[in-house]
Amino acid sequence: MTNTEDEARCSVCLQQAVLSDLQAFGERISGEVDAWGRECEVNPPRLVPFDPWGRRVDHIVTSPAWQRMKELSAREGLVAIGYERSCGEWSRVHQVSKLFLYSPSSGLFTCPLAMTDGAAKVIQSLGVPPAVDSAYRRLTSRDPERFWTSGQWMTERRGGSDVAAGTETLAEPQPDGSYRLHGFKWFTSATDADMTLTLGRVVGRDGSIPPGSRGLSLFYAEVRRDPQGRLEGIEVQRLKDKLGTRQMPTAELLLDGLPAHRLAEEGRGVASIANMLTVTRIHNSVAAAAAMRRVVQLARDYATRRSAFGRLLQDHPLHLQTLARMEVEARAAFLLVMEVSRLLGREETGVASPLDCHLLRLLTPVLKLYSAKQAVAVVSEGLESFGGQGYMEDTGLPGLLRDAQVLSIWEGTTNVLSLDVLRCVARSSGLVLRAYFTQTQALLGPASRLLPLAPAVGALEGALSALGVFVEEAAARPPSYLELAARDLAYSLARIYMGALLVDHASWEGASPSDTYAALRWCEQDLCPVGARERGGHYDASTPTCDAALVYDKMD
Ligand code: UCC
Ligand code: FAD
Repeated sequence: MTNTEDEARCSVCLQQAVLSDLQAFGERISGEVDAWGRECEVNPPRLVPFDPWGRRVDHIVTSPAWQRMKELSAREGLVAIGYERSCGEWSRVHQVSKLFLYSPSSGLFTCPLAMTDGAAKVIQSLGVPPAVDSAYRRLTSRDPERFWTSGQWMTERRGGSDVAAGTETLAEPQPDGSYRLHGFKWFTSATDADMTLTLGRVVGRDGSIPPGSRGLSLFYAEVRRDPQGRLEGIEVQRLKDKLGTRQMPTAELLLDGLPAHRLAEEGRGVASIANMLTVTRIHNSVAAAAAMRRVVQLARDYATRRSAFGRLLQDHPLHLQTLARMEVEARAAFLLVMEVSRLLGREETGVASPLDCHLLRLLTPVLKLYSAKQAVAVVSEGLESFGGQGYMEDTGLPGLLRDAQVLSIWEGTTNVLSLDVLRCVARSSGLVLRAYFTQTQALLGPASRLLPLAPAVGALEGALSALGVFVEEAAARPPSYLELAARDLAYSLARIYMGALLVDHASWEGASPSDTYAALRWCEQDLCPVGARERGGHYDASTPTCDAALVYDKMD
């Protein structure tokens, strides 16, 4: 047998193993885990600040279902798979497929998993420093007894987007080389975590405090250092009273001498935690795509049971059109999630080309910002498709909408991520955009020979060329022009790439006519909002004044 035959057989075995893992997990989720997710929602965490004797304990009590989720996550390798890499470059795709199945039933346990994965990624990218070797092994463990989750404490009262201006936490060096942190963390999710990564400013010997982004350093801290799980150097001020994500504790924390280790070079805090952001933003997008899929499945099932005006909902063409539009959004988001996971897997196994790396950097914020908005819109439409029942708590549906709303806020808001797209374009001297154009054209290649896909391919080629013109013209404009165009640019990048993935998918052997139809439907929308300058655009120097007059009209 030749090497190629060997590899092919090995890859088939691997695929079968992954498929049976997914199937078994899917059955477990529907048969057992989904009910735990519901239990997390109806039995949310609470804070017990004092013990019966008046001693401060700040105990965050979580439901048994939440604790079972942690055990399940370890056993199923929901973080570990990404680090064991038994499927080589496809390991992230395997992991993300499991998370996609799990997410809507997880009672938001996917939030701590995202941060745990992000923390493992940061630690690994720093070469697993000895101080955190044991933590790394716990974060990536399949043993429920050893498995740890991590927090990600970046946001302080003065700002979560502008982390540099917002961070006031001070790190006092200790004689043994460790630090003690003093500050106030305004949002800390899944605060029952075992450890965290966080940012602070190292106080100099002369008491000086380094300012700005370059004054931030990255720290590792164990949240519960003794066997009883008691906090040291942390006071839980309160649990947040949130619109959604109520299954999971989010706390305000006073850090009062929290023991910590600096993980990376002083002043490299933001750059070092960026790996965490990449991973958590991908997880966010998995949650978005999975929420869409869940609501579409529920809505289409309901349409086969509910009648109005003498017919089942599914027999009303206008209702069916609504469901079809939701379906297209869900498919597009899913394909981009899988594409970015594929790229991450390639990067982590050392097989990524420079083009793959550029694409991963560009598409991560694009995916996160766009899928989050899609999720809010699709889940909202999904609730409406149940009529009044979609608004009733005991159906479990309102929780889907509440939980979707956070996806565009945490891990970087839509505008902040649009600016991140500009940042990566500028820092790569445009190479990320070149990679984008090359790869999108490559995706369209096979489809361009298939007649039924011609309108979609034509629309995408037109949109790509409009995007090219915009990029060329924008290069000659002041930075303020691009800043105003940032959101439209990010949306253009998302819609075109998602369209290209749908078209590519529809051109695969075995694709169905519905795959073609989905691609055609997707490509009927405005694929390139920045290309529509004949309609205005409003990105020039006079725009902020006009916008201010419009927004604050008659407010004096
Ligand atoms: O919300 C949070 C947790 C919620 C719970 C978890 C849910 C997960 C999903 C669950 C699903 C159910 S944690 C808080 C998240 N916070 C944010 O995302 C912050 C948003 N703000 C930004 O992203 C800003 O753009 C900042 C903070 C990154 C801007 O900081 P700076 O310091 O002003 O930015 P600079 O100076 O441009 O960048 C500093 C360095 C540069 O590297 P060097 O110094 O080598 O040139 C940048 O290239 O950081 C690098 N950098 C990046 N690198 C900045 N952003 C990135 C990036 N995204 N990727 C790679
Ligand atoms: P701001 O930064 O004040 O932003 C307000 C608005 O201004 C936004 O719409 C934003 O898009 C816009 N804006 C800001 N800057 C610009 C700009 N330059 N150009 C254009 N528009 C701009 N954080 C953590 O660190 N850890 C956690 O575990 C965590 N958990 C969270 C859990 C929940 C449920 C929520 C809601 C938040 C959580 N956060 C957490 C905080 C979250 O990351 C921040 O809320 C988010 O990053 C936004 O920061 P902010 O709230 O300070 O808003």
